[in-house]
This record gives sequence, C-alpha cells and structure tokens, in this order.
Amino acid sequence: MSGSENKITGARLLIELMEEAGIEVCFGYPGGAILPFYDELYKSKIKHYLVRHEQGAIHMAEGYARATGKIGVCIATSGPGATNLVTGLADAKMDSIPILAITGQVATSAIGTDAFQEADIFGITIPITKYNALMRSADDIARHFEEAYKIALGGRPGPVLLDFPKDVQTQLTSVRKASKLKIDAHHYTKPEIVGDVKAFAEAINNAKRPLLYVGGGAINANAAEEIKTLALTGNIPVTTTLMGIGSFPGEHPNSVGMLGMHGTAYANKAVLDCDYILNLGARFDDRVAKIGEFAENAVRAHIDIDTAEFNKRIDVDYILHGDLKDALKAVIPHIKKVDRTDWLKHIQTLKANHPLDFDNSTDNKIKPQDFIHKLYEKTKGKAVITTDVGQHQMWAAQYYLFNEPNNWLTSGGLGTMGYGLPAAIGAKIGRPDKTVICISGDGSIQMNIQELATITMYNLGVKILIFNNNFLGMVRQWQELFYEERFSNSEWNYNPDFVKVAEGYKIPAMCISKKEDIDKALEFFLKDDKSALLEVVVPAEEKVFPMIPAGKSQKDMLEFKDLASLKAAK
Ligand SMILES: Cc1ncc(C[n+]2csc(CCOP(=O)(O)OP(=O)(O)O)c2C)c(N)n1
Repeated sequence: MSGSENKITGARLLIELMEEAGIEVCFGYPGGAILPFYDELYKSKIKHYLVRHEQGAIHMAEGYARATGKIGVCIATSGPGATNLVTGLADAKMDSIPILAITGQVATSAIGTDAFQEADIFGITIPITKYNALMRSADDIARHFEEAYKIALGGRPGPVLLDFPKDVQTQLTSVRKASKLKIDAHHYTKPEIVGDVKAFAEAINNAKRPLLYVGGGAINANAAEEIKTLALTGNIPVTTTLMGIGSFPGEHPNSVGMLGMHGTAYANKAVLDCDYILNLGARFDDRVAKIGEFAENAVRAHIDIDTAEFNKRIDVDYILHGDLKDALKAVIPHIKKVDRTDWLKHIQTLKANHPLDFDNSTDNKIKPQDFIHKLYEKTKGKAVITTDVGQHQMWAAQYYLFNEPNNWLTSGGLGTMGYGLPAAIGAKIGRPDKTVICISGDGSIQMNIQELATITMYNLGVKILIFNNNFLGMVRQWQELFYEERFSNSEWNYNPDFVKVAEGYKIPAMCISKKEDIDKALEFFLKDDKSALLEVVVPAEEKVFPMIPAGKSQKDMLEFKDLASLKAAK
C-alpha cells in the first residue's frame, strides 16, 4: 500500500492553500510550464481573470491590493511570462504593495540547461521581492506558501514570488501544513512599539508650528482615523506624499495637500516654516526631501514599521518603531490640546497667497487642471482614481481632492508608465460598487492599451480618460525648462485614433478638444457604470506647477506666477 490515495498533486495543494487563505481572485496568463496549475485552477472557486499581457496581470493585482487592502495574486508561465512580471514586482516593492506572484518553471531536471522558455526568475527577482523561492519538491509547497503569504502581508508589505517547476506541480505530496517556518518571525509578525512614547509625544506638545508629513505607510497601516485624531487634537496641519494621498481628508482645513517636487506651494512653504515635522510612514523620498536642506529648522521625528528607513536619507531626532496605527494609538493619549491658532492662520494665509494656479483664460482650449477639477466636482471626490506617469499624474494628484484612503492608486516609487489601466481593472474588481477612473496620457496608455480587451471580456465598468497632448508631456516639460527646448524624441504625431481603438474593443468612446464640450463629455463619460473612454485634447505646452527642480530644495520652488513673470520680463 503506497498511501498515495491520501496524497494530492503540488498544483492541487497550492490551490487549496490559496483557497484556505481566503484568496478569491487572481490575474494571469497561461503557458506550457504552468498548465498543471491552470488545470487545477479550472476546478477551483478562485476567480481567474485572463489578461492580455503579464505586466497587465501584476498591475491588476497591485490595483486590487491597493484598493482593497488584501493581497493581489498574479500567475505567469516560465521564461517570457515570468520576466513580463518583473516591472510590476519592482513597482510593488517600491510602493510596498502585497503581491503573490506564481510562475511556472521548467521541470527540475531541466533547470540550468537553457531549456525552452527557461529563465532564472528566482535569481532575477531577488532584489525586487521581499521573499522568493524555487519550490523544488511538492513537500516544500506548504511551507513556502505560508512563508510567502505572511511575508507579503506582514510588517512593511511587499511582493513575493513562488517559482513552480512543472514536475513539482504534478508530484504527489501529503505535506499540507508547514510544520515550522524557516524565516525569522520578525519578517511577518507585528513588531512591538520600540521608543520612548512619552518623550515622543512631549516633543509634539512643545512644538509651536508642527507639521505631519504622511506617506503610503499610513494607508498600509490603515491609520487614517488615528492621523485625523492626532491632527485635530493637537491642531496640527497635515501634508502627504504622493503615496499618502487620502490618508487625511483633502478638503479639511488642516490639509495642506501634497508636498515635494510637484506638491502645492503652501505645503512646501509649510515645510520651510514649521519648527517640528513628524514623518508618518513616509521614506524621505528624494522627490520630497533634499539631504541637508529638508526642514532644516525643524525638530524631526519619524514613525515607521521598517527600521531600515530610519536615518536612511534624513537624520531625525525622535524615532518610534512599530505599526503606525498602534504607535499613534500609544502616542495620542499623551497629546495636549495646544492652542495653535497663529500657526493654523499662517497656513490659511499660505493657501490664500500661493494657490494651485494655471492660465485658464486663453481661447477655447481645454486645460487639464480645469478638467480634473470638474471631474472632481462631478464625482463629488468619491471616485477611485488610478493614473499613469507624467504630467497627468501630477495634475490628478493636485486637483482631485481625496477624502478617504485607498481611492488614489498610482505608481509612486518606480514611476511606471502602463500602470494606470490595469490598476483600474484590479480596483474595479476589488470594489465593484465604486466609480473607477484611469487618468492617463497619450504616451502611457499605449504601454498596456491591450487590457481594454480584459475590460470588455469581463464587462467591467472601468472609465478611461486620456489627456492627449501628442507629446510625452513630462519629458517635454523638462526639455523646455532645462534643455533649451530641444524636444529630443518626446513629440509624436503617430497616435492612433483612440476613439476607434476603444470602439474596436467595443468600448464607447468620445474625443473633445474645446472647452464648450466639457459638460457634454463628462455627461457621456459618467452617465452609467459601464466602461467608457474619453480622449481630451490638451495643449502640449501646458506645464505642471509648482515645481522644485531635480536635486533642489523647497527653497528653490518655482510657482506658476514665477514663470509668468519671468516670461513678462523677457
Ligand atoms: C516605463 C516608463 N518609461 C519611461 C518613463 C519616463 N517618463 C516619465 S513621464 C514620461 C512621459 C509620459 O507621457 P504621457 O503618458 O503622454 O503623459 P503626460 O506627461 O503627457 O501627461 C516618460 C516617458 C517612465 N516613467 N516609465
């Protein structure tokens, strides 16, 4: 008696483990080396979304994860399927998004022989995953899955990858549970709060002009409520990074919007004027904080779950290590209701004197900033917005005010063009009740435009807004300002007819280029919960302001009015 009747295949086991973990959806693309797994998936209750490109699958998983707070799962075959996931893994690593990637691999006997469709995805993804494993035996699957799953979601979240050789998928095993995990528990358990909570709170109480600087870690830690309590109890204004948008209500008087390279002028000025800055789950990114010049007159404090972030780029005076939500819960009882009327008044004055600005007076052309503001009004700030990368991304961050977390999905750290459309698909699948809008540029949308087919195949009500300036707009902006208007390879006159492309995929579409058509276009775009594509032709020379030139600090910020007055002086 072999006992094989109690055994199941590796592929079956992995599916069962995924089901037990509560995984409901995954995104992927089949191929030879992953077929046994797909065969088991066919029988599973896990819903699989077939994409058109593996990069689409992983960005969908990212969008799903960011919109729901759950893990995002994607599947690819060996070789080219697996390498097509690489950009998404790097993206998820930079933005701390929990992703489980499962890749097929050639049979264990063929590994290292340059077999058909073989790629060392384990080796390739070591620096861009939190954990990865080549599962050489079906008996190891349970342990690897448990480790991978816990590590992806635990501590500072991130992507993990399980490489699954074809023979291991069909091998029989009876090992269904990990007897012991080999990876140190601190990689996936919640750490204790480390640091002097009272001294930490005292430093806040002593500040006359404190400022909260909130990053994506606040969204991961689900800490929006605690941040609001801290800000309102202490009368403290709040600025967020690009990734932190939504962690504090954008419409609240204490909100100073986004800081950094294209942040609001008032946020960047508040950084210069504050005497205390508290970093909550941000990483002093180089687009925000110049070494040696960031909030140099302020006492600096930092709460983070990842000790590697402390004093990495910017030295701080006070540190609390731990889960942000837990840490804030510990700090808040020690916060005094200090009267900071003068400081809050000063913030309002900064807002009044340095508003977001652009020239909306010229002729009948549509200004993207104005359009996004109108979109915000029409959707009452309640839509889930995803973006690609470029000027449109920054305008969306500036002009669409977010009052809730998890509604703003963008590629922050890696800045991946091609992220927006698949991320919107993942978000819509995760939160079908929401209006989900991808805001893109004519460059970015073409990097994963094939996923329009996925929208139609699954009848998903995803809205796609394309600002068409016939340029790689952000590249053009830099070339205009810093390369004496030599527009090397940023202009193109070979855009497809986006309306026809959309209609080719059976998505209703419309194109507008005149201001007078905005209302009618928004009516068409938002009238129901069905998919729609709207192309908005905008001027190529429109720029994103304010701007802190690369490598410069808050002090060197250029505002729209600076450019206008520079031009007038010429
Ligand atoms: C995959 C990738 N390649 C190149 C870049 C560099 N890049 C950043 S913004 C940008 C231009 C984006 O153009 P478009 O999508 O048309 O948006 P716009 O800036 O015009 O709003 C480029 C090429 C990038 N971020 N990602």
